Amino acid sequence: DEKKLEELFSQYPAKVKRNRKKHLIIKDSAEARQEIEANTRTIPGIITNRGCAYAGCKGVVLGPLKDMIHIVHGPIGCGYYAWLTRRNKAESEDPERNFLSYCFSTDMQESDIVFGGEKKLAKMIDEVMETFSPNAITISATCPVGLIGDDLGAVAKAAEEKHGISVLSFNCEGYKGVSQSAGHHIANNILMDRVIGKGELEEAEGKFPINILGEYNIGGDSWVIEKLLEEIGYTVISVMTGDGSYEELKNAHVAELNLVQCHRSINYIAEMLETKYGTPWLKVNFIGVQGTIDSLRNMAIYFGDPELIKKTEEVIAREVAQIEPVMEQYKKICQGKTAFCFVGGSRGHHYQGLFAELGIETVLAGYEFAHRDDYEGREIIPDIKLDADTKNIPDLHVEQDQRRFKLKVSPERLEALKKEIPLSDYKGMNVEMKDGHIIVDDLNHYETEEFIKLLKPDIFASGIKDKYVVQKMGIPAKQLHSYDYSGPYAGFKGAVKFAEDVAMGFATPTWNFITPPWKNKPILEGTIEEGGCS
Ligand code: CFM
Ligand code: HCA
Repeated sequence: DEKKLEELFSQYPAKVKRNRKKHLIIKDSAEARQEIEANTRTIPGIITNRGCAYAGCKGVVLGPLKDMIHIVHGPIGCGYYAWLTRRNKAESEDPERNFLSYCFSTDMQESDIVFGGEKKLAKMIDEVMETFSPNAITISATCPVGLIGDDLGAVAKAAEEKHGISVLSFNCEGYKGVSQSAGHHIANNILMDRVIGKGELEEAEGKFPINILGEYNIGGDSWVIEKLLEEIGYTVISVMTGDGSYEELKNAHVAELNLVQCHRSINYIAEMLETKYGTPWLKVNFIGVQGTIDSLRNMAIYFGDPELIKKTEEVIAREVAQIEPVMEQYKKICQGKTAFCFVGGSRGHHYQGLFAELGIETVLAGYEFAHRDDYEGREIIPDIKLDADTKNIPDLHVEQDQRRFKLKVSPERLEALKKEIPLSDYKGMNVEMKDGHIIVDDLNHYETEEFIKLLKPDIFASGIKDKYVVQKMGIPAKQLHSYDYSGPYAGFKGAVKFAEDVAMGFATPTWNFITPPWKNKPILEGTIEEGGCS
């Protein structure tokens, strides 16, 4: 409650307290709208879980594209940081064209910082061409590159002329924004400008062609989703970017519908595809049984084909019948427990439904770097104040492609559909959380510890940076970024895997060997003196 929150914040200097209070809401549905501050700078010195623009660009959006070589221009640490740490999986028909397990960095040294790193970068591209001969290359800038002013664009252009392939450069220096989110935007702009639509296809070769946007195949999630969709009858043109490829992305313009799983990282492309090619986008969430059912049904409604609708229902019925008895077993272990769910930009919301299906209530949730619309819903976008940090990333201006723009459904039908299914829309996390529960933006380590002491959750879902602190406090911690190297968690079968992992987290006897700090600290403290206590 309010008093306890005051106490928690009272440890902060006044200015910090004022700032942090704006990033926190106690859900109260009696209020018409609860505004939250988001996508603003983290206070220096606070231990945040956020990453940088480079992480969002190279690590998240570009990294999974398996047939490109992703060069990190900078000192080795940043390159190593992005090397397979996100556990997105990829398979290629030709294993020689899957470069995902490599780590390419220019390994800048002090002399490169002093005298410039462009030559070294150009040489690296030559070596990459000689050894791997990929169809396309990306170059991502890390902080020092921007500081010393290396011209990535010029190096990339010269390399394109020399080698005759696409070399895309990304000025995603870590400091380019307040978090990973800036990097998503930078990556989206260039993929849209330089890759999507460059393919030769004019029409899809298959029925119900779709793209899956914002699905990164962590732990194999997109494989589960693709399998389901293909069985129902859809043709998956491209996945952005899990197990994705440059070659597929080039033809993404032929899809009739774009699905958006992680809206935070990719809504820019979804919108631009609609403007340029007339392809509507549908918000989906394949995390959780009900989320998956709803997403499949909404897709079927969009296409409106009786056979497709029938097949959708058949697959749903079969999958649900298969998983229900198993889920029931795990529910018995999970029922009545509470969770904190703090993840980057969309999973903090997406996993709440799956937790609820197991009988686990999310009492605190938040995002590292989401924007206000991810909390409050898309309709508030016009009200968002653009600060200098956001303005740093230019919006790419796209126009209708005169040749390829095609209305996929009539404007009247689109309007009618929008009333029925989430086309061009997503609700925020705030809307769906229960009264009294807490929503925190950019939760930091001090607040993590204090909220744990206050609310004593049964499980804390977040990432590697806080996992071990949380576990040492006696609380099971579940990584929702890397899935603790388990998964997949998407779709029907994924829900069962998640249930199994979470139940295992509760049931393990390990917790008997840990005493949380508040259990071995005396509640009253004092010293015994002669003649009595003081
Ligand atoms: Fe989207 Fe993601 Fe997420 Fe994200 Fe990320 Fe991620 Fe994440 Mo880690 S794209 S916003 S920048 S769902 S890497 S696959 S798990 S913080 S909640
Ligand atoms: C990133 C990547 C990350 C980090 C995960 C974590 C991921 O933000 O740069 O903190 O556990 O999912 O790999 O979000």
